[in-house]
Amino acid sequence: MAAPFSTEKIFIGGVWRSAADSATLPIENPSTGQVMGALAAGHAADVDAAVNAAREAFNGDWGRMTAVERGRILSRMSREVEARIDMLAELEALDVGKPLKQARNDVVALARYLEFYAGAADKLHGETIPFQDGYTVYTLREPHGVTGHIIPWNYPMQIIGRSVVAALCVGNAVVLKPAEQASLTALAFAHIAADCGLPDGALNVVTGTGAEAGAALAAHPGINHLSFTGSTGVGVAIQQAAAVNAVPVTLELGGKSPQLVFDDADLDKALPFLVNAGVQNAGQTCSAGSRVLVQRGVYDEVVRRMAERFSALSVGPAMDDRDVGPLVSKKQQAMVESFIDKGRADGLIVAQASLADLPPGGAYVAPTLFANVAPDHPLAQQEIFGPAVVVIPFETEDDAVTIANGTDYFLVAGVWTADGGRQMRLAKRLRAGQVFINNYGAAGGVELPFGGVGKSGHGREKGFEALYAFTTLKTVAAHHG
Ligand code: TXE
Repeated sequence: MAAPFSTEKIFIGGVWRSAADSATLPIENPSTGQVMGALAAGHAADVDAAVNAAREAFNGDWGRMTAVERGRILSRMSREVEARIDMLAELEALDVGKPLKQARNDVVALARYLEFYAGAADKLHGETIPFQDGYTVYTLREPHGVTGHIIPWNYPMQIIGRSVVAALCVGNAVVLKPAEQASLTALAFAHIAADCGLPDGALNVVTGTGAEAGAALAAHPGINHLSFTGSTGVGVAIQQAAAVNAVPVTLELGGKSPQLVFDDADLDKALPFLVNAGVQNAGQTCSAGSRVLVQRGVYDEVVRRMAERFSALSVGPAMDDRDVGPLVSKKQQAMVESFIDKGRADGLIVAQASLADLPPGGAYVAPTLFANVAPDHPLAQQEIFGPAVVVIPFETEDDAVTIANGTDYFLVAGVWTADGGRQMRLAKRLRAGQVFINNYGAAGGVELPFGGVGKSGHGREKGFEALYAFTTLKTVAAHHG
């Protein structure tokens, strides 16, 4: 494999070392099913050492560093990430199964997060508060201390950017637990941080399983804030584990995000988003636009044009850089196939891409379009997390809002309409953390606060808003007679 470092080491206090009991996990290539190497399987003892190293850094060099100095390190890291784009993109493509071009976009996004938070480091201010005579009152924004970050396998670099980098920006010391299915770019990121002068212990990376390393981090009493991105079930378990220590938690969970297409929409503009937002990263995206709601007047045309595009999607190994790669694992493949089987049994499939000539061991799933799906059908309610989109017809604006708001998830929503009044009404009426009007995703803009409502989670990352999540507010009231 192409990693220019040992994948079997974890990073604690600036030192690369084996897991305490030297245990390892296999690294599988989802494009071929072959084992590419081994990863350290960290356990509770490793997490404990990482939290202690982070605390030492927070109480030491890293904690004493000025905001300007922190920003300069992040700035250096941004340039270094850009310089190593080929290595990072290749690692991510091999590890996640993501087509190379999409992996390169993730590297660009990580560099951009580092650039954004480098600039933000010395711009987070407190405020002064007018109070009674004889007092001066002001607030200080302070880092939590040691922050824990448990991240998934679908966008490791982007999620490191929006959570780890934001936490470092304001002076927290970080313990990162990447997903066991895709840890390589987290390790590469730690190498880059060390090369760019991030003090020892400011960033610690412990690879390992969720049940061992993840659970130990979530329950660790030395953690002051936890950021989790992943499934709703594990998010709830993490919140419960953290509650024992009264630790605040940011949860970015799943989604079933709707795109609403009205009769007056610019379909030429909408069509690529209606398809790509569902199949990017093989649909393994929390904000995937996986429910397309279409008004009756354009319903047949939208289904026909989406079906043409779905049938033409090309599927292949990540390094072949086609439209869609494999899913991350056989487990995810089996889960997504069970949804497709259900849709087939209920007669809902209108288009599927071909899976001809693929490596036999890969976790490939045919991109699939379901149409005329009832809003309460399991395919329209549950997160499929594969390259599959459901299309649901609607009659009126009110119907569209009821259907759009009719799941347990509220992460993102898209609206396609030329009517300015409707755009503004829907921006208010749709329940979601982000609403996109005549676009979907705003090209991933790192400046845009992101997060969910309901079972999609709580708390916000990305943009300046993340800096509030990764700090705590102290009020100072000075009495001077
Ligand atoms: O996620 P998990 P999985 C959704 C998506 C997907 C499903 C299952 O629907 O099909 O979740 O994916 C760590 N204590 N999303 O099983 O298990 C784990 O090691 C502490 C949506 O892979 O939630 C990994 O680092 N940590 C999502 C991280 O949690 C634990 C992205 C996520 O894994 C743990 C991924 C435990 N008990 C999946 N168990 C999104 N919002 O983008 C696991 N982990």
